[in-house]
Amino acid sequence: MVVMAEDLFIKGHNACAGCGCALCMRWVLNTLGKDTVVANATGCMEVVSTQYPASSWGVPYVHSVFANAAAVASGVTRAFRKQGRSKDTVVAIGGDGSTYDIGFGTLSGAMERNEDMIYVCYDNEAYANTGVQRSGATPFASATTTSPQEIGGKHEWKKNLAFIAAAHGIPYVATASVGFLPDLEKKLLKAKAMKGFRLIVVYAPCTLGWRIPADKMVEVARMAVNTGLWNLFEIEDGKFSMSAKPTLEPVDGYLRMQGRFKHLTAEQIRFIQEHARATRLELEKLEASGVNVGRIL
Ligand SMILES: Cc1ncc(C[n+]2csc(CCOP(=O)(O)OP(=O)(O)O)c2C)c(N)n1
Ligand SMILES: [Mg+2]
Repeated sequence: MVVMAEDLFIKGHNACAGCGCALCMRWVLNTLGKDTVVANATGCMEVVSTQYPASSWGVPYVHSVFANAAAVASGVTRAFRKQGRSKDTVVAIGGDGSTYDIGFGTLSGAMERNEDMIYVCYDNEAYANTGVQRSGATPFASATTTSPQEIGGKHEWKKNLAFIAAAHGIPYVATASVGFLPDLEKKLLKAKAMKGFRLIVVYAPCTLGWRIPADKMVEVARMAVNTGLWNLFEIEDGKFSMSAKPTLEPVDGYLRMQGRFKHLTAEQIRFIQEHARATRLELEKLEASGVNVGRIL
């Protein structure tokens, strides 16, 4: 486990109590260590941590704009290479709005060029910082401040960022969760030891946007995995493997804990249940097939 002798995401920031994203930042920095340079897109984690003249970052930090964390990190990694400097880990960090949507162009370009960096997306399933608007990562039927009202929430399923990234043929893609910190830590250390583009998408509940009590954040994160609505896996050199295969629990317990789903009908819950079951089946088939998803997609 991470030794917290020296926290590199320093206390005193302004994140909400129980913020899953702040826990993610802390784990990323403490695991990767001092020789890390961060390029961070605009979003909650930048806004809560960089109020002039203070900073919560115990490592060198560049605030990029909303769309270009991957491009800024590409510049840093290439400058370091030119200088013959190899000990630093360059990490781009973005929220889901930045990563799945607005900054996807620069992310895709950096993946295509196989830039030597780790990209961490903390996925709180909405544009939280500006008032919880719907993003490409918002799940089906979730209420946000911009979800259509006919069904009480978003019409579409969550975009599958990990597989879209894998289709770029990059060496490492992983999903993780703040509900499973040892697994996140293992994946960060594996990524740190590799070269080329490495993407880790971390499920990180937003207490405000999901309308959950602060002390239920970790439980909600765990239940997402235990219900199969967030699957933990790795795609290493195109080879897919599941990190956990829990016996799937019914989704309604997870959904009912969150205000963003409180309007759901029994039929919608059945629909989501079926989606979780079918997804798990497909992932197991893919794992058994040994297919290289970096080549065929
Ligand atoms: C080009 C551009 N569009 C919109 C904004 C306003 N904006 C700042 S943060 C943000 C939401 C970020 O969402 P996400 O990336 O999911 O991070 P979170 O706030 O959830 O941590 C938005 C829309 C901006 N700064 N730049
Ligand atoms: Mg977000």
